[in-house]
Amino acid sequence: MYHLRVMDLSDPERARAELERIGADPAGVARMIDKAGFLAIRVEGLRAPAANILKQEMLSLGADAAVARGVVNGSTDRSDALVLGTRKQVRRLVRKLRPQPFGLKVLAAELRDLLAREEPREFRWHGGVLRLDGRPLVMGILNVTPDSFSDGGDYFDREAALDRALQMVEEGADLLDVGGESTRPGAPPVPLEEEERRVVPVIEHLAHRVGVPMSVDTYKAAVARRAVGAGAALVNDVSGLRMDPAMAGVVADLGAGLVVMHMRGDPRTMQSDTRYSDLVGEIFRALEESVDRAVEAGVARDRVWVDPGIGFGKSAEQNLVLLRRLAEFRSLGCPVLVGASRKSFIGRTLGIEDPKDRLEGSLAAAVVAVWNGARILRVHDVRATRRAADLAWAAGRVTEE
Ligand code: HH2
Repeated sequence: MYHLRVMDLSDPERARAELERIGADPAGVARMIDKAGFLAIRVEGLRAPAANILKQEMLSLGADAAVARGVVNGSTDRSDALVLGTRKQVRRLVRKLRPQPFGLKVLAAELRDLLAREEPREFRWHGGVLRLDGRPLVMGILNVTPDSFSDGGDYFDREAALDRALQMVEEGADLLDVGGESTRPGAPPVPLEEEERRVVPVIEHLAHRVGVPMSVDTYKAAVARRAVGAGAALVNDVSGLRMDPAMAGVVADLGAGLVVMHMRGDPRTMQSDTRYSDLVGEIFRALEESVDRAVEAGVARDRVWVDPGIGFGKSAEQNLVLLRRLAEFRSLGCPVLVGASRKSFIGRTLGIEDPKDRLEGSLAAAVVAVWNGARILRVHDVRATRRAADLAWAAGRVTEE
């Protein structure tokens, strides 16, 4: 009667607590933490000899790496791999790969960076600082549009927009996302001048009145420039820097923060084809490219947030998969933002037509997102999300038991 229990100790702090509870020697605790967490790391595009060596080295460490069958019988010259081992085994793998040929030196460096990668702990803007290592942040949506999918027209009037902004801050919003163009599926583009006319005065007015940073939800560099000039701290680009070639340079130039979101195509076409051969892999690679584009243009890496783009060119089931597998995006090393609030996948899953009647589904999505590592939640219902997210976060934290 040994009361056997399987534990999840992938979080190093959890592992430490359990090792200490066992009464392990303090020096042993430090050594064993790296053995308690199991990693499955996907590697893409290895040359066949590199894949072979990778497998052999992992086997020699008492671990394994899955490679394509064709690598073993010589029928393929490229393979992806799944490196399967403890953190400690992967660290030792890095040392073993460093002197090797066939591109393995580069793989060693990338694995080392992955293990060392840390998300930024804070975001500083001209008005203050936002901590990114505490409870998740709630970003309140302010749509200054006549046609947004759930609240179009509600805050189109400037006074109504200002009241709504102040109300969301009062309800616990850590930041506000101001948008002047609906990006719901099928939405028509809004001319530049009209978009500026909608968002710039609102941002200007709020900048002196709300104590929280604002982002401007736009993919147009000219709108971003004027909005940041008016007081916005971040640019939220739903195209991930793909729609306006000037955007990355403008954000760098202004020293603003940046959200890069994944969207396939544009809002008019994005739902016409939602087939992916590898949903998470494709979105991951696209976001990686967006982050690289930002950094190459001079945006500091610790000012970039990533977002898989729930509802942008994805089926209802795919949106659920993204929520479940959200933690994989943390390997990008940037805070993960999720915008699931009131979206149609919630309506489809629960059979609810009216977006304003999707609160419970939105809260459930927020909780799953927080549990899977989301740092920022973009939502319409601030007070309710604040509470749900705080509870999810508190339950996921390591606390004294
Ligand atoms: N979703 C919408 C708009 N902007 N930005 C980010 N980063 N992530 C999102 O998921 C996201 C976004 C769409 O929602 P909403 O603003 O409520 O509607 P509309 O585009 O119709 O104005």
